[in-house]
Order: sequence, then structure tokens, then C-alpha cells
Amino acid sequence: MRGREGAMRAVRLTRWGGPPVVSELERPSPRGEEVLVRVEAAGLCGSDLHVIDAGPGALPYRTPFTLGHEVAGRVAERGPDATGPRTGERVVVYGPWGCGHCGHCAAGAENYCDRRSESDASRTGTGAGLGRDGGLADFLLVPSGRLLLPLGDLAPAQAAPLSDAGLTSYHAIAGIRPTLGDAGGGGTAVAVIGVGGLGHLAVQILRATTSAQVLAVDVKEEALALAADCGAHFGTLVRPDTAEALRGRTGGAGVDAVLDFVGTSATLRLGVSAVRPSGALAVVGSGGGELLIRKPGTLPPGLRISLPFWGTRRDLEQVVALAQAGAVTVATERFPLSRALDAIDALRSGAVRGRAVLVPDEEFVRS
Ligand code: FEH
Ligand code: ZN
Ligand code: ZN
Repeated sequence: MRGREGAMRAVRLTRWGGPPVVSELERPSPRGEEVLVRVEAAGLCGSDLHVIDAGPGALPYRTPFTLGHEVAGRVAERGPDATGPRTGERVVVYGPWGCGHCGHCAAGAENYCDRRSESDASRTGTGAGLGRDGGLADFLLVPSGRLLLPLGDLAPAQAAPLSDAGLTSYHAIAGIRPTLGDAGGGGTAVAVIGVGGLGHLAVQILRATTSAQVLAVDVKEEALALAADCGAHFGTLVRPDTAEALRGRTGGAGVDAVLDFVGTSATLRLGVSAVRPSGALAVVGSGGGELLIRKPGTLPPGLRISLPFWGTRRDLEQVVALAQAGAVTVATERFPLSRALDAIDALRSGAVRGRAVLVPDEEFVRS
């Protein structure tokens, strides 16, 4: 239940290498352009584990800060100069918090802010829960209303994962769309490697926005079952002949694009073995894998490799619109905020189907 008036709970990283701590903080008051959001749902991401597990100096952030970069809620209070959604409005938070002024930020691509590596006393970190106080909390203070998108009547537990898992998948697909040709992808094929929190949304986005054949690859039967539920045309476990199985679905030519949501050396190797000449490989997962890029070499000629990161504000508008139209549904496993540490453990052990989402305890009890 909520603590004393004016206080709030927050799941914080208090020191590098230490466990997250459920703490009680003063609820912040928005100043200037800032907007205070009452959090109604906050998704957990594999990157949260990377942040939690990072050693001192590994990330350009300063502890302590609150975790959580995948957030939806309601505007609770606006600073005197705030713009954007009004008090009481349901919103999803655009998580990449750039400088707001460079070429990329001005174009709504704060995920590629030219000044993201700069940090000063006032601005450490790259976004909510990424060096800046995030949304694994009762409230989230957002620097500007430009980072909030209205949700309409989309449920918060559906909307929060769209701001990272959905947005990242949508942006990665936008990057490989040119390889699907002008006819919306008819006669093409896309391999989705890793059908977890991001991959299952990528399957749905591909089915909703292209005519490509969607081929799912995972190491777990239940993930392939989720892929089938999301509309994948074909699914295969990782085996020694997986590349041949994928080629077999394309008459031998190879897939036009690979979305690697795992990003290990093994999945990168699988991806380049299955993709056709002049195809695309998007490395989305942060598995730390390595791929030798060399000429002459063994990679398909004309291969386009991308390292997409999160997404643009416009991408977020698009993926929210798909969800509002019923074309994208997030498979979620909900946890009360007070059990955030259990949710983190479940994510770490691979026990979460789809996306883990933290909701306020009273909301969890009610539903
Ligand atoms: C966030 C911060 C750092 C690395 C990766 C991420 C992604 O989870 C954002 O989608
Ligand atoms: Zn993330
Ligand atoms: Zn910028």
C-alpha cells in the first residue's frame, strides 16, 4: 500500500554490483517544464539486468538512481512551463531522454542523441532508469512533456512494454523494411531469432505491417508456441541445420532479413548463414556476440548490418497506434511493485513469458 503522504516507493540501484533496494523517497515536485507521472505500469527489460550487474565505471551513470525505463501512467502534476498531456491524462513515457536540441533530438530521434555521451552535474545518464531516476516507483519525474505520448484507453500494462520492447522492435523492423521491397514484402521472408519480450512483438508488427513470411527461431518450445500465437508462419528450435531449415522456407535463396534479438556469436553466425545476398541483419539483442566483418570473407555480398537502438518518438506513436487498433498485444506477466525483486529474479532465470510488468500493489490486488 502507499506509504506516508508525500512519500513514494522506488526500486533503486544504490551502489554498483549491489542488489536493487526497495526504498522510500520524497515524492518529487515538478519545476519548469517537468511533469510528474503517477506510474501505473513499468516493464522489466534485459537491459535492467545489465545495469544491475554492471561493475563500477562500466556505465556512465552515477548511483543511486531508480530503475525502470519502460513506463506508463497518468500525469499527476505539471511544472509551470510544462507542455504536452494535461493532468489526469493517460500517457506512455518515451524513454530515451536526449539533450532535446541536437539534430537527432530535434528530429524526434532522441535514441540517437549526438550528445548522449556527455554528462554533467545536471544530466547524468541517458534516460529513465538509465542513470536518471526511472519508473520502478510510484511516481516518475519526466524532464519535459515532449517525452509523453497520450494513450487514450490503452491499458497501462499493455502500454508500458510498447515504450521499449515494442518501440525497439518497431524501429528495428523500420530499418530492414527496404530489403522487403516496395510491395510490402510479398514473396520475402524475415527470420526472428529470439521470441521473448521483444521478439514476440516483432512477429506481430511484421504480420501487421508487411506481407513477409515470418520465421521464428528460439531454444524453447514454449517460445515457438508464443511465436505461432503471434502469427509466425514457421518456427524452429536452434539445431545444427537451422540455417538450412530457414533457407528451405525460401526456396534455398535465404531470408531477406534477420532480426537477432539475442545477439550472441552463435545467433549472429546463424543469421549470416541464413540471409541471402544483399539482405539485412539487425543486431538488436545485447548478447555481446562477435562477428568478423572482412573482405574477402564469408559474409553474403551486399549484406547490410545494423545496430538499431530503441526507437524514435514517431516510431512510438506508430506502435501505440498498432496496439490501439488491436494489431499488437503484449504477452505480460504482472507483479506488484512490492515484489519487484522477485520479478527481477524471474526475468533473470528466463521464467517470464513475454514481458514482466510491475503494477502498483493496490492495482495488482484489484485485478
Ligand atoms: C537501454 C539502455 C541501454 C542499453 C539498451 C537499452 C534498451 O533496453 C533500450 O531498448
Ligand atoms: Zn530496455
Ligand atoms: Zn540530443
